[in-house]
Amino acid sequence: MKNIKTQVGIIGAGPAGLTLAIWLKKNGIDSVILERKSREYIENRTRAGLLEQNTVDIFKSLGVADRLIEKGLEHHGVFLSFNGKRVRVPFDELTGGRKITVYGQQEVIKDLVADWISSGGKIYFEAQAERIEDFETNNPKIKFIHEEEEGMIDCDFVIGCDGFHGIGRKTLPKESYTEYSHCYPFSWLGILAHVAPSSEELIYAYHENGFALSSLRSENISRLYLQVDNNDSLENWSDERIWEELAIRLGTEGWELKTGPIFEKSITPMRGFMIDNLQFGRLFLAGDSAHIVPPTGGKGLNLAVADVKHLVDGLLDFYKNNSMETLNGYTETALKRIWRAQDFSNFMTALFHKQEEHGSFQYSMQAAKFDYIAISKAYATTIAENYVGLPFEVFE
Ligand code: RFL
Ligand code: PHB
Repeated sequence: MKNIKTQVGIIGAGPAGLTLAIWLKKNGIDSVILERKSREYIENRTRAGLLEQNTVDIFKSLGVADRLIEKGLEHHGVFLSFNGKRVRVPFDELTGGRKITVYGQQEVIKDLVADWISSGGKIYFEAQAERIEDFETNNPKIKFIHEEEEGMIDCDFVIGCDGFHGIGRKTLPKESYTEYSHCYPFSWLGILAHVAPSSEELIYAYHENGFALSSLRSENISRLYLQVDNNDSLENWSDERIWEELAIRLGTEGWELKTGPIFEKSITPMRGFMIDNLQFGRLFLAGDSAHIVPPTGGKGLNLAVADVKHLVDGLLDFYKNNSMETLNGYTETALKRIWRAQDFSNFMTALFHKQEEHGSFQYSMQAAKFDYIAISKAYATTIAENYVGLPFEVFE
C-alpha cells in the first residue's frame, strides 16, 4: 500500500486541480494530485476555448503562460447575430480595455501539466480516488487505486477538483447543501475543422433553425457549434449538412462561411447545476465538481480558476496565520461569482437558442432584447462586462 503524506490532497487534474497545485507550490505549500485518466487523455480532451482576462492574468502570474501568450488569440469584441442581423459588442470601449483570449483547454492542460511535473510536483495518472475519509477531523485521507494497488493520501485538506462525475461532491453529507439543477431542452453539436476562421471574432447567432456559434482555435483551425435536439445523434449530421446549417444560421449579407475537412464531432447536452455549499470540515470543492453552466457564456473553465483563487487565499491564510477564517468564508465568496455566471450563461443561452416558434411571445422577447443591444450602451455594457469576466474586487 502506497502511503503518501502531503499538506493538500487534490483529486483531479483538470484546470482547477492543476492550477491549485501550482499556485500552492509557488507559496511553499506541498500537494499531490490524483488523476484517474492518463496524461495523454487529459491533454487531448477537446473542451473550452475562451479564457477571461482574470484567468490569463492568473496564468501569467504563475509563470505558465509562455505558449498562451505566443499562441492565444486576443479578442477585443464579439459579434451577436439575430436572423442575419449582426451587431458587434466592443469590449475595449465598454469595459475599459478588458479582453478575452481564445486558447484551447487542452493546451492549457498541457502547459499546466508540463510546469507541475518539471517543478518536481507529484501527480499520479490513472489513479482513481475511491473514498475520502476523516474530513471532519484535521487529518483527512484519500483512499485510491493506482496500478491495481491501494494507496492512501494523508493530508491537512482534501480538495475535490474532480469534475461533475467525481467523488468530492458525492462525499459531502447530503443535508449540508441544496442542489439546483436546470436542464435545457437542447444540446450542442460541436466540430473542429481544418479551415481558417471565417470571422476574426466569435459569432453567437440566433436563427429560426436554431443557435450557432463560430469560434476558432488557430489561424487554420475553426471550432463551430450548432443547437440540436437532446435526442439527436451524430449519424444524422453528415459533414455537408453541418456546413449547410452553419452557413444558414450564421449567415449575413456580404459574408461567406469557409468550409474544410471536419476532424472532430461531438454532441454535448446543456445544463445548469450547482450546490450552495463547497465545504464540509476539511473537504472543499472547486470547479465543475460543484457547478456546471451551459457553455454559451464560456464560463466553466474560468469559474474553476476563480474558485481556486479564493481557495488559495484561504489556504495561505491557514498556513501563514493558522486561521480557518478565510477558508470558512470560501463558499460565500465563491458563490457570488458562481450565481453571476449561472445568470449570465442562462441569459446568453435563452437569448440565442430557438425555444418556441419563430414569431411566438417568447421569440418576440428574444428579438426585443437583441434589438436593445444595438441601441443601448448600458445593455451592451452589461453583456460585455459579464462576458470578459468581472474583476475579483467587485465580489469582495
Ligand atoms: P474537469 O476538467 O472535468 O477535471 C476534473 C478531473 O478530475 C478527474 N477525476 C478523477 N480523478 C481521480 N479520481 C477520481 N475519482 C476522479 N473523478 C474525476 C477527471 O478525469 C478530470 O480530469 O474539471 P475542472 O478542473 O473543474 O474544469 C472545468 C472545465 O473543464 C469545464 O468547466 C469547461 O470545459 C467548460 N467549458 C467551457 N468553459 C469555459 O470557461 N469556456 C468555454 O469556452 C467552455 N466551453 C466547456 C466548453 C465544456 C464543454 N463540454 C464538453 C462539457 C465547451 C464544451 C463543449
Ligand atoms: C469554444 O471556442 O469552444 C467556445 C467559445 C465560446 C463559448 C463556448 C465555447 O461560449
